[in-house]
Amino acid sequence: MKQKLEELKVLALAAVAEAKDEKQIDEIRVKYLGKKGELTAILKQMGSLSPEERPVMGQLVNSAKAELEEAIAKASKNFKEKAAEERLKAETIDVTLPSKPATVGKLHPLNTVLNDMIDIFQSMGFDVVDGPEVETDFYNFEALNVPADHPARDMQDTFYLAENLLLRTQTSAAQIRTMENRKPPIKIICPGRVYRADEVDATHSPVFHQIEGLVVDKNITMCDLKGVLEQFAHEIYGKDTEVKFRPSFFPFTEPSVEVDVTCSECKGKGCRVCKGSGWIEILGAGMVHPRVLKACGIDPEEYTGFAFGIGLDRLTTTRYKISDIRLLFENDLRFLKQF
Ligand code: 2NM
Repeated sequence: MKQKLEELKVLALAAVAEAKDEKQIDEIRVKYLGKKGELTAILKQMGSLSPEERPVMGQLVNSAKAELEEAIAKASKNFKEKAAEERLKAETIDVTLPSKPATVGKLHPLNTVLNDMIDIFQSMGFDVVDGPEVETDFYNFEALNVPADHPARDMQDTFYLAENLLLRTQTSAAQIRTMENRKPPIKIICPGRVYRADEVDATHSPVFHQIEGLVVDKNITMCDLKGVLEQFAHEIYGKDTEVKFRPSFFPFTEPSVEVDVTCSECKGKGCRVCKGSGWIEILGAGMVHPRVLKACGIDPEEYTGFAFGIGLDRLTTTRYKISDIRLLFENDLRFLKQF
């Protein structure tokens, strides 16, 4: 038995020394030390020995077992370290490789101009409010003092979705809703998309953008209107830009004005952009018509207000010298990447 143990130990240690990988080590472990392993089998035969032989043999078996376990652990550790080293080598990153270029998104030019305008009006204390693009006849026309027989209501100018449902032709519909729901003082701007059934060309699109403003409070006068709009024009076009108020007509304001600024292209001398006049029209405005206030439940004897409407698209095309309004709506990346 003693000799068999010695042979077994030599064989097992030789096998460990020759093992080529972790898997072979595992096989050796099972073969000798496993439940049905050869060394285990010897341990099981201990019962048949005499009481004198048993402790001697027991010690020999145990020390052989310990020796083999140690050799296996050592070999296993070696293989694991080698495998880790190889994995690290395979996973090294070449930090000198050039990186992929990062694609940076940017704002649509309309949004850049809109953000500038929002900044200007917010600095004067205006809140930004929005409303639905699908409106009813009441909010888009009736409450704005646009009578039933007004040409603006014609199917040729307005996109009707149903008898009493349409795409808003101006963002003032959102202002009517605000006046209905809030008590003065009201000081808001309503930017957004509006729709008109225009013939499409380089300067007309059936969808375009507006920013409308509204101030309602006690003692609001035409002077307040002039102050706010002059401030706006100076911030957008520069302090040396002259601002002119011309009488005009809108159903929802009385009196009404249109506002011109000196042409930024020719500084007022007259050129192709301003058609020789030296002036560019930038917006329409006026004192809110008493009938509009009344339609929203505001007493025109107690409160007055002014309102204005600015087109965003023309401001954008002139600022960036864009020749055709349609470019703003085509989402061609080759175009958009230039801004
Ligand atoms: C314009 C010109 C003049 C306007 C009027 C209103 C409201 F809701 F208060 F009646 N909002 N916007 C207005 C006035 C709009 O656009 C050229």
